[in-house]
Amino acid sequence: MKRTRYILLLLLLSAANIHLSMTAWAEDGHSLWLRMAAGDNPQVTGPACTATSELRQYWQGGQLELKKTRGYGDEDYTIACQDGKTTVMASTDAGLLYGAFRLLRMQQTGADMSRFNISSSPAYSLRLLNHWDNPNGTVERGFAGHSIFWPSVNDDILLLYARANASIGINGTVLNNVNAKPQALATENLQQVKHIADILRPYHIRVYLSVNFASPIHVGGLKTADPLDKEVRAWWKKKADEIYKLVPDFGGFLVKANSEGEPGPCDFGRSHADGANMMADALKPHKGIVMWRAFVYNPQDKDRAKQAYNEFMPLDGQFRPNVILQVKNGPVDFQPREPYSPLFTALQKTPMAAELQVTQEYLGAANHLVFLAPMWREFFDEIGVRSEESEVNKARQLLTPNSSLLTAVAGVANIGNDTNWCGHDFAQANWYALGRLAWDPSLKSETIADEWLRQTFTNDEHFVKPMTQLMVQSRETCVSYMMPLGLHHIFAGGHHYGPEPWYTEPGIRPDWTPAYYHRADAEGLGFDRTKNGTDAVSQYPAEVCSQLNDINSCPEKYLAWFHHVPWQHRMHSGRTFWDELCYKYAEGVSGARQMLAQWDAMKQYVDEERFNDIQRRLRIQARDAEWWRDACLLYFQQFSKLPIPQGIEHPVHNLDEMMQFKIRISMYENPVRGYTK
Ligand code: GCV
Repeated sequence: MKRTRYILLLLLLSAANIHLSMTAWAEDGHSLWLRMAAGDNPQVTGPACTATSELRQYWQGGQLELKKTRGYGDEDYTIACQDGKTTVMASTDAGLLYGAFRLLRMQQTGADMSRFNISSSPAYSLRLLNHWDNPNGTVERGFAGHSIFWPSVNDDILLLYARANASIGINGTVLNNVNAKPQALATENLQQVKHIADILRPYHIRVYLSVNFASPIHVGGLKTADPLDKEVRAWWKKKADEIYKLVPDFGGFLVKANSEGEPGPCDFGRSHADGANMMADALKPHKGIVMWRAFVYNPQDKDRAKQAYNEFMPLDGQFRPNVILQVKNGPVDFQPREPYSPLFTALQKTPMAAELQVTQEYLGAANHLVFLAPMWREFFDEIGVRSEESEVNKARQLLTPNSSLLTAVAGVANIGNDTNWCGHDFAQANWYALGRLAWDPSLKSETIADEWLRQTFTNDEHFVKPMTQLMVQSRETCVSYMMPLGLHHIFAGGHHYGPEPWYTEPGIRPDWTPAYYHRADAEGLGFDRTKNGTDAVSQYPAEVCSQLNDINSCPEKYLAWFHHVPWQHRMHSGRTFWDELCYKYAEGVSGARQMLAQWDAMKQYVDEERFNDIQRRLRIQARDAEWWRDACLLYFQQFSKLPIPQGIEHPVHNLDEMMQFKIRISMYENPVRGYTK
């Protein structure tokens, strides 16, 4: 008896050992959320297509049949399990593919697979990534190494890229930077586009190119790029024919025109509609589309936030049916928090794509853990897209009869050739969330975080529960330590990483300086966009406009966006605006520290390599949060002349010291903070 107990004890101990050593397995993040064990499952039957081969390799369950039948939309599917047999049904290979990945997701996340019947179809027909990749391999606003597309490609990497995207429903990718070099359309370049398209096609991903409006001059040798010029029009048609010969399912063009120095139709006295329609005509015979960006602003106008609306509203109804206007979620530029761009509720006849930024240009690059699903949920809620968790939504739904014009979602990718693709392991979650929300914008942030964590790390509830909470809270934490209460664009000059609310240079455009946005003075802080100010509020539907226009009904998260808020303004908390600002920054700093502490407690559930790297980045984030707090509060205090309230942690730096900090940043590295010499 004693001997049996002894053996039992030994067995238990060795089981515990196995568990302990399991936590030290090597992982480098390269497999993303696709960490399934490969096999060869003969119980999977179906037509010869990618879905069948994926399931044959990764399905761990019993009998499974893929069936193609009529009656489904192009990308829709049903998956069901009854009496031990699982079936995937769809009308197309694409539908089967999405059904297959849904099953694999269920398998990986430990869902109950004994009995279910699920149907799904995407909310938006175009779900794209936009890569800001340059021909020399650099990535604009990229923090995860070099381009995976240029100057050369690795086919294995592309295959995994294709699988990852298909698994989350992405069906298109723009291969190059919107600041497009004309050479994107050169014949040699198109050969590489064909090569990439051939690899992505089995995963139902179409390729698109960003094009330079002046290409007819630079590539075609013409004297002009005037969209009404016959030769120019013929050049674009011929170029389109050449592309489609190589890539018959080519998606179309993305265009940044007359914005930040890029050429465009206005250079020739023509409108954005003239430019977009010319390209649309060239692509139409091939069923291609033009995604024309609405990101325009010029230094003469009084309010940058109004300009896209001012320029594009008069053109509503003038675009060809195969033109989509691609609008950034907010009216300025991917700030940690912006109200939605008023174009989304104003345009009545023009199909739109929502451009969301996955790469964390303004959100701590690949140093900060910021889960962006809550930010994008906020956007969808505010434009009235249905969601289960929305509060705002109920009020807004009635205001947006035109939300059906939103036909596409485009995410500016955070992908590079780093081993783990995105620099920060948690930045992978933003790529994942983009795809999931583009398929189903009613998904809760919690749901997305939960399923990503399970697939990427472990199904252990002790890990999944607290980390889901941490992820969902992380965006609000970031807003609090960077730009709370509607503050925006107070970044340092030359990069978008750290704070420099004081930054300016002789001769610089005012709209490239923080003071243009924060307008701090003895009276208060913030940009007056009310009817008494620039009247940007009037670009919103009447009910929203009156809510925003009144300082007492404007949501406090947007206060300094729409109002020049007096320092003594009374907030809902009962505090003055100044005190509230101090509290928000303090909350941001403690939130960042809590994330680090929470992660430290997760050590036993995570492999060593990823644990250490994430911990290192969370430490940087916690220190950066202090830096943001100290720089902003000490700087704004010069205007408010008010004390930082007792009971919260006070700055640990002084302003002069803050003004010495400079960031070293390059295209390939993450920002590093240091003192100037
Ligand atoms: C691709 C911001 C970014 C630029 C970017 C631009 C755009 O200004 O800082 O890097 O250029 O937006 O979206 O076109």
